[in-house]
Amino acid sequence: MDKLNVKVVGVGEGGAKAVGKMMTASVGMGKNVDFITVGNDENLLLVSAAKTNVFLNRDSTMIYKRVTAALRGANLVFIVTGAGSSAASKALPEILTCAKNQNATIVAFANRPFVLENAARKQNADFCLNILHREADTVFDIPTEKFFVFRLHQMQVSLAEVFDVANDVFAQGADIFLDMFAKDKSLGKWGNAAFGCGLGFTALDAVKAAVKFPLLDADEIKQASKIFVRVTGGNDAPAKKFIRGMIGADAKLFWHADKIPGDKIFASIVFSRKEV
Ligand SMILES: Nc1nc2c(ncn2[C@@H]2O[C@H](COP(=O)(O)OP(=O)(O)OP(=O)(O)O)[C@@H](O)[C@H]2O)c(=O)[nH]1
Ligand SMILES: [Mg+2]
Repeated sequence: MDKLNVKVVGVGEGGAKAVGKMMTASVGMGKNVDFITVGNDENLLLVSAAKTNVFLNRDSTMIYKRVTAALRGANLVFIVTGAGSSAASKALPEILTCAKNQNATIVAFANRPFVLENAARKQNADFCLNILHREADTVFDIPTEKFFVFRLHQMQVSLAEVFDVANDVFAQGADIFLDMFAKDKSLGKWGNAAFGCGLGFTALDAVKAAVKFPLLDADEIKQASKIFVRVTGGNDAPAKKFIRGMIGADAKLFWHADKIPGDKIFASIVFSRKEV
């Protein structure tokens, strides 16, 4: 496998919105990335800027053909969804089969319904996350509540704002994963995974900020079996020592230090969560 061929599939309304956000944020610029949406709201698909928009009408052979055509040649497929979606629970098995037929690395970003959402959504999410954990190479399985933390400075936060945060964070996560995968294509399989990022004036401060990223749990990092860390510049030795001191002696550390000019340093982290 040489050239990157990436397909980002937004499934359901939330997934389509996340894909829209990724397109405006220029995720995967210059990295050969196509965007696809799959959903049961035809009006939403009509306004989508994605290259392919698959409407889940009743003809399942047609859906399969269109998804297959859209994923042709992919070596990395991102699946992005609000996992409580009825569209996702309907289409995910077929999307996963199509992605597997391409021998692509499959990475899912999925948020679980907010606690107050109805039982049907919870049921859809359990179904979707089950098959994603079984079939995908990497799954970022995130309870929607976690995104509230990004807006704690606000007295009132609407659910729409929280979903907006989720879409931004997914865009960031896809970018981090793409950078990692582009560096080393063997870094695609993380199982049940988490990611984070941070900024600082030194590599150490950037890494410390990344460890504090709201989606990460320091205890989980300590127990990680496998961890990827990237810093974009600075003196990386103290940062590496900090991470080494945090993780277990058996943990496998993939360390990438770049030298990208700029006054701030960006650190990103991806790790495999301990199975529970
Ligand atoms: N990441 C993300 N999740 C969202 C967003 N909007 C809603 N959600 C979540 O996504 C889940 C599924 O909702 P929708 O995406 O609207 O589902 P759908 O595809 O329209 O299918 P229905 O179940 O018929 O509504 C909900 O349980 C929410 O938790 C969004 O903009 N981004
Ligand atoms: Mg909906």
